[in-house]
Amino acid sequence: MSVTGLPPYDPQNIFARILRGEIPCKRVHEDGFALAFHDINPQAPVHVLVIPKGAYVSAVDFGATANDAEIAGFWRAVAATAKALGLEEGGYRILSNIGPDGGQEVPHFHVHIFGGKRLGRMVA
Ligand code: IU
Repeated sequence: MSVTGLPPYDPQNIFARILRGEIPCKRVHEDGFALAFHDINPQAPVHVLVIPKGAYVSAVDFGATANDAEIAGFWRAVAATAKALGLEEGGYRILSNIGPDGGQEVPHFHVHIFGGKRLGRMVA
């Protein structure tokens, strides 16, 4: 059971299938903890998703149930991805949607990285 009241992890979700190599992706970074790839429907000049290799429904589920090495490894992978994309100097935005009201469509925890221009303020 996920900790946000969402349904339990579905191993057939699209990101699980990408992780298993069943569906291709435009990979930016991969290590033992995470995979980063370009979003199929970019909302900014640079729009990349970073997903942990473990089975977590949401950011809250990840924080509550992943071990310390997985959590550290994931966030280091986010930083490595931003560096690989050349976003370190200008900065970027990270975002994680949680549940239906948060706009989460894919029930495998992921962080969006947006960058490549001066972004506006967040809108709901
Ligand atoms: P969300 O936070 O769950 O709403 O984000 C899901 C993202 O996954 C969204 O930006 C989609 O464009 C993206 N995506 C993708 O990159 N490849 C896919 O096959 C599918 C969704 I389905």
